[in-house]
Amino acid sequence: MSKRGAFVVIEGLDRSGKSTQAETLIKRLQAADIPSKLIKFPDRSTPIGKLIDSYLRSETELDDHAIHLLFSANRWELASSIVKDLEAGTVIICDRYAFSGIAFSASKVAPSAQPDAPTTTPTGSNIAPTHKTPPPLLPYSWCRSPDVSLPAPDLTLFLDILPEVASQRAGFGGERYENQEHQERVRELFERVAEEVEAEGIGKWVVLNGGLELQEVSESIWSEVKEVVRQGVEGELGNVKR
Ligand code: FDM
Ligand code: MG
Repeated sequence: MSKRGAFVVIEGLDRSGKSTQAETLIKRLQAADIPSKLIKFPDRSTPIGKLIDSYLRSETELDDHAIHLLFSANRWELASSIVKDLEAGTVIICDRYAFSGIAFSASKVAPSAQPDAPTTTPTGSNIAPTHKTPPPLLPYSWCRSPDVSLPAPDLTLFLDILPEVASQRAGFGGERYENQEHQERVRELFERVAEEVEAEGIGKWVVLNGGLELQEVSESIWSEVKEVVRQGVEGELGNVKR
């Protein structure tokens, strides 16, 4: 069996540098004459992607379940073309994937359940604000299900950055989800996702320091990917598991 292209996903919080790094990486692959393609989720260009875009800009309201399913459907729209490209030997660099889908949706909490809002007891005395995690709006396992069976990445690079650092970067706050409290919960959820991916042993999950200088991050990414993108992958493409 001939080798296929590697499926590499870049994940992280908003403003963690994913898109910049994905573009730098694809240029490097092209300069090295390695057949490669850059894709991004959400893909805002499709009809489903346009609905997602409008939701993220807060131009439309959608039920939390519905938007979650749309994000997943947006991946399913491209799933067969991803498989085709990989089998043809093309490396796929993917800016966000199902892991973002799980982490961003499973970290949603009801507005009234936001921490720091002091609550009042029936007798009128104030209860001090608690910092324990409020209950999720969508169960974690429910959030995972729609992406089950999608092609699984061979390698996921998680650009780790502290939410307080991300929120200081230019452009933060422009879209829905771009607030520090949500990003803090997203980061915790990503940790859970990472543990599960590692336990499944299907693809590799690597955490890289996204707080370094651009060029240092690019170099750390390159040293993780250079072998697999040059040599291709021997085994069959995996699937996202339940
Ligand atoms: N996002 C992204 C989700 O909530 N679910 C998903 O499945 C994906 C792929 O959309 F806040 C969130 C993450 C981010 C927002 O992403 C837009 P970009 O990368 O900033 O366009
Ligand atoms: Mg964004």
